[in-house]
Amino acid sequence: MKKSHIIIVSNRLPLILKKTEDGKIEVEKGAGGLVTAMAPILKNRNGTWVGWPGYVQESDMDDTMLPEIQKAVSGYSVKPVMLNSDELKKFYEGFSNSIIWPLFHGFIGKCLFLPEYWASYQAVNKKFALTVYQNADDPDFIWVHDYQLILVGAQLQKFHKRTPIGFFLHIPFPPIDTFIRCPWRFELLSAMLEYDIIGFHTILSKRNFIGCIKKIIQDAQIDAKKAFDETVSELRFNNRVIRIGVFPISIDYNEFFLHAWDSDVYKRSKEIRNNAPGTKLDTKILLGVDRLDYTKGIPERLKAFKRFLTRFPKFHKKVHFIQLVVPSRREITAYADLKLKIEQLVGEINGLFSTNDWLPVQYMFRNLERNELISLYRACDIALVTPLKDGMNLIAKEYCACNIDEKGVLILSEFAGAAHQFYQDAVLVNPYDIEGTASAIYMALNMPLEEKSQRMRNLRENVKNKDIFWWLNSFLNAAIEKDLSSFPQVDEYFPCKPDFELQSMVFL
Ligand code: ADQ
Repeated sequence: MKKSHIIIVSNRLPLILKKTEDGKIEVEKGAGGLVTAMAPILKNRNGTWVGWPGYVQESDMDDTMLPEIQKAVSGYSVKPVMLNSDELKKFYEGFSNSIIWPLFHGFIGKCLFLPEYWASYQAVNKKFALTVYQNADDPDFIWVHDYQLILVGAQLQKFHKRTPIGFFLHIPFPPIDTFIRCPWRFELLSAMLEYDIIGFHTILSKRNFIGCIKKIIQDAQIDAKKAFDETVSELRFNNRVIRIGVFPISIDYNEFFLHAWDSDVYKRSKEIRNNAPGTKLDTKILLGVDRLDYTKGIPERLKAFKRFLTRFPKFHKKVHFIQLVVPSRREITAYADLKLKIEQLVGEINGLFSTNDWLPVQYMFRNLERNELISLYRACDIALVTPLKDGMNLIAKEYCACNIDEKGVLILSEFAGAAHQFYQDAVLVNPYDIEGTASAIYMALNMPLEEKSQRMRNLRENVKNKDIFWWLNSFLNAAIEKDLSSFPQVDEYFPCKPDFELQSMVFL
């Protein structure tokens, strides 16, 4: 494979275009997990990124905008795919975020299975595939990302594109009893089998995927028992071999680590500690950072903090919880409702417990500059990363990379992909268990310094050794490697270990 040219295809280009009132185009750097993860790769590889620039346009894009978009990035080229407002509503807010997102995270009740969403999803995926086709030479490796673009590979095959095509799913893959409820389950799964390699964050997602294939796609051949534990497995279908692997995504450890040493970050983190209302020398700061999303477990976390304050009054005025929520998908009702729910809970806790000189919860709803985010990571004593379900969760990794004094504690949900890597050193919680999470906060606050340092050292070592470049190389090696046995077995976490009976049930 030519190292020098990769085509990355994702829903979003790594930038956001905005039209100002006087009609000028402003380009902003994009936010979100995928963009954060891919940015270092683009710095190192001469690639092409195909994606939507984040700007709605009713007609096809005119050429005059292209230089503006291209100017925003250097070292690689961008090929925008424009979306109109109907596509944004049906493909993005509709099929992607009101069907696949809730379904794959196990929130079936939030799915809106509308046929017009499916039609738009197909049409937009075709549009992406066409842009890729027009810009890909045969030796390129095409790497399609995430749930919005599952059908792109199949479309490219229809154009007789012979280039190897990979797919990485950034969200969890659900078990069969969840996936089976999707009216387009067969179409989605068949389309995934058109890729040459498919990557997941965790072995659990890989097993779920294989379980669905075994049940729904009758002709696919795989040794399911062997695949149960393998990092990368091979599946045979229609005279093709498809590789399925586990590649836990990560961050650019060095970038965060070095940034955390910055003197401005140090000053700012001191300021954050000193300015927290009612802050004393021994005040402990707890931090939550999340995109506005019902999968992130923000209301449950606030309820756990409320429970903690109720059960342990001796910590009143000694803790300060900063919850940062990054605006996201507010056009969708479930998200707008969630914002109200969070604000109501914050008000409730502060109404119940605050005093003239103490505010238990500080809530921020906005995007922050990277410096400010890293200062927050440095300032806090405990990070609360408690999603109800999460593909990986990069906040957990960023927090560890920035915890350079190694005195912080990571409280982590069992249901975040990151738990598969961190289960030995993070304090694991079931986010639905409000009482248990309140106890975990208490435990973290009382943890001896030596134990905190040991755990944090291990966590940081883990993130450092398996950073974003390790992730990238693992995926690309799995795409080209002949001998798959060289891949070491991946970490896995189960609240209770599956026994053999369960294995055979899953892969019947
Ligand atoms: P997300 O659901 O977006 O990603 P996450 O992994 O937590 O979730 O990444 C969020 C990213 O946004 C982090 O890199 C963080 O630095 C950045 N960010 C957070 N707050 C910010 C703020 N206020 N301002 C600017 N940036 C901010 C999806 C999946 C995850 C998976 C990732 C990557 O849902 O499970 O880990 O993709 O695969």
